[in-house]
Amino acid sequence: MKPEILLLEPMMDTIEKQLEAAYVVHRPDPAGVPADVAGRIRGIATGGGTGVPRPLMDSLPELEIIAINGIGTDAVDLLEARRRGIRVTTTPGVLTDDVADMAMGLLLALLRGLPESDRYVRAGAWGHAPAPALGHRVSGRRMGIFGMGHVGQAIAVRARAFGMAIAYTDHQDKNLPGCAFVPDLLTLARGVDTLVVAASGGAGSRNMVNAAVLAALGPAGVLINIARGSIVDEAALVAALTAGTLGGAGLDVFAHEPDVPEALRASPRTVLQPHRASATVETRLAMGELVLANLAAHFAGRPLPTPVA
Ligand code: 8YV
Repeated sequence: MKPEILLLEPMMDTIEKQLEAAYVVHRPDPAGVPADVAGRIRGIATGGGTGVPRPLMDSLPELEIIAINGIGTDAVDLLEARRRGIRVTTTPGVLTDDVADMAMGLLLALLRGLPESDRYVRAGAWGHAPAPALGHRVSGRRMGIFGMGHVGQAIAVRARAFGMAIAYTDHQDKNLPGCAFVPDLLTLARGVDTLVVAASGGAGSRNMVNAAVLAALGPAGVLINIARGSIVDEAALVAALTAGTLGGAGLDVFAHEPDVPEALRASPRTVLQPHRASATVETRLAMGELVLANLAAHFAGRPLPTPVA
């Protein structure tokens, strides 16, 4: 008998086919899982942003494993999972470069006005209407990175190649050559003009990028967030962009996805993405293979390839 699992977010077709070959795969609607199915569910495959809502976990008495197709664990109650003996896995390593690329892509798009110029050419306006406003130089900027894990360090490598100076804050000094450690976020923001959020989500980082941090970046400053929307006080961000006390924001993540405040969508100071930093064919394949490998190991009684510590 195939084990029964829930698939909470779509994955690549080739990955879903392999899941279906090994498991009975249920795709629940948001209203929840029918009671007769709930009692048979032993595994969940989910995304980092989606996680497992607590009421859903409560409704699955036989749940054994949650395989996250991502690296963020903030949308899963890890303490409760441990208490219930539910194992949790992620997909570390394989998405680092893509997420760092997205941070740089957002920064370039924002400072050089790429979306606006693209619209200008597409509209046939070139030669007929004034050119878009000049952009801003990327090289020579001072980048502050909030959260210097694997993704933060991959961003630093790229930013240095773009001729930027790098400072960062984290729980501790990681003694990284060429990167200045600053013990707190507000001091970091005061010393840079480009703040990139690459920290973990969850209670410990909620709203840490607040009005004071945004004000410290200033009117020529920009914020890039490829981590979690919960880390930024979104109301304060809207206020700073609207008042022009912050120069701009490049955002891949939002506080209440998929809802994006109208003020962010309408702002000429933003470049927005629908949580796409790991969304490449190559990376989603590698992530999906790790999800498959973790589920297979669990149901075969072998050690998990990438468990959450
Ligand atoms: C994915 C993520 O977009 O790694 C994470 O935690 O949020 C992203 O890589 C997501 O997991 C897929 O839905």
